[in-house]
Amino acid sequence: MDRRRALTLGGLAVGGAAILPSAGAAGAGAARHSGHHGHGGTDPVRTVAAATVEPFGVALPVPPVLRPVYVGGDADLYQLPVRAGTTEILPGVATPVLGFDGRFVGPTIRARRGRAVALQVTNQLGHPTNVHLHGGFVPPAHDGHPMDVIAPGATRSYAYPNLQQAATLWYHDHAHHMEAEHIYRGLHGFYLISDDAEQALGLPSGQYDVPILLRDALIGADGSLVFDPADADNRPTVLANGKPQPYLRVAARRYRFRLLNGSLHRIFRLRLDRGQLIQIGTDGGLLPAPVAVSEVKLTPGERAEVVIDFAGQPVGTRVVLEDTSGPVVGFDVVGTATDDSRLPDRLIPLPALPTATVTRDLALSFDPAKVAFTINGQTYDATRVDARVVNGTTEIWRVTNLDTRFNIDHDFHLHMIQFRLLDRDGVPPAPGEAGWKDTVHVPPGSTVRVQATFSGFTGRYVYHCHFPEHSSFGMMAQLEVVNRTA
Ligand SMILES: [Cu+2]
Repeated sequence: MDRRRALTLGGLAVGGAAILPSAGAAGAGAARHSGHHGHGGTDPVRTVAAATVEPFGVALPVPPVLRPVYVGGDADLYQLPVRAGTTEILPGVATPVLGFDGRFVGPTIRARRGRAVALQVTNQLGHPTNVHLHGGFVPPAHDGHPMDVIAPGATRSYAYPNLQQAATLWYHDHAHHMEAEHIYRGLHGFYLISDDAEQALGLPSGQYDVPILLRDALIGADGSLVFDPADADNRPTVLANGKPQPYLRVAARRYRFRLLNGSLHRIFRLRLDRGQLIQIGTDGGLLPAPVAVSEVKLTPGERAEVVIDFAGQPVGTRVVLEDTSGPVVGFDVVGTATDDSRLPDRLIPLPALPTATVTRDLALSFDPAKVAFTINGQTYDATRVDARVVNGTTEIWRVTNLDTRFNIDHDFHLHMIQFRLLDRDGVPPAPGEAGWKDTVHVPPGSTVRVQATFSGFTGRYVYHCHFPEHSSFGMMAQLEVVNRTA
């Protein structure tokens, strides 16, 4: 493979990076087109199919809710094949994808606190995959550890206990070295947990509760998704639930939106061109109180729940959710509707923080000599335990991004439990980041302190940067929760 041209890896110029493993490009068979460039001149595959898609030309699809194949006394059974499929991202252009049930955005699983979910996943791809429930409190055997994969043709059953509070989670592939390409090609979907406390609030529900997966893509002239981890900043087409700059017809009333950044590399900074964003939730659940925000920033893997009240907008108005890159979704107010929803002044209280007994330091850095991404100078090794934590204890992790020289953004994602952001460079979090988190932005040169209580399950989990092109190039490490010995 000839990759002698200067590459950018995670937005970073890297000369002579021929040693880069081609990440997942060797496996994902549905639409492999990376690796055929680098000779200069025009590569037809990399020519963007429709650089100028007319904004607000297509409707925002809402992923279907997956129906259980069996409803038991205290658990629901779902079946979900992973397979190749085709979708229409650009109007009139067929795009091969990999998807849960073959869908570019997988079906939404709606779970209930206290009712377990059994998820039977059949791998219909020609290479390994697996499923990680991102943000889920799940035993290690069901967490989708990177080395715990589903062989081609095999079926695997994941058991999710759903013991945690109502939250907007998501599920995605986490197969080692494949996760970036797999997620990019479509192996992502929502997993929403509800509970009594949330439902008692009376927030907008049903058709007025809309999950929106935001991400980007580079679409080739033949309609294929071009995956090139060495050119991660060149994914100009921003998608909402798999469509470029769609519209959603709304009534002049209150809506709840669950926003997820499913990108590999893009950071969203979301605003409304009119009206007010009210943030009500973070990664792991609802905030103690709604907070009016001028912007919602989401790094890859993060979620935010917002309420937008269109009641003040005349019929005929278009309210645009926009990113610094341009429009993301246009909400077209097309009529009025009765609104029996509420937005209470108080939502779900946050418990007091217990006292931490252990502090750890993690340094995230790019190593130009190895062309690798590291944590504390080391790349991921599945046989090594990097942090041994005693079940039930509370720890503070100080996570520093050392990549000021190359100005590389990272974020930090911890499996097993939700944490709380204590501060970033000593500054307490804004209200919109002060709730339960499992993924947090760590900008270049900054240090975040997060606090977690590791109670419940023993065994091995990973923690990593959730820019998947960084984690699959080493920026991942292993946590083992152990019971205290006498
Ligand atoms: Cu990173």
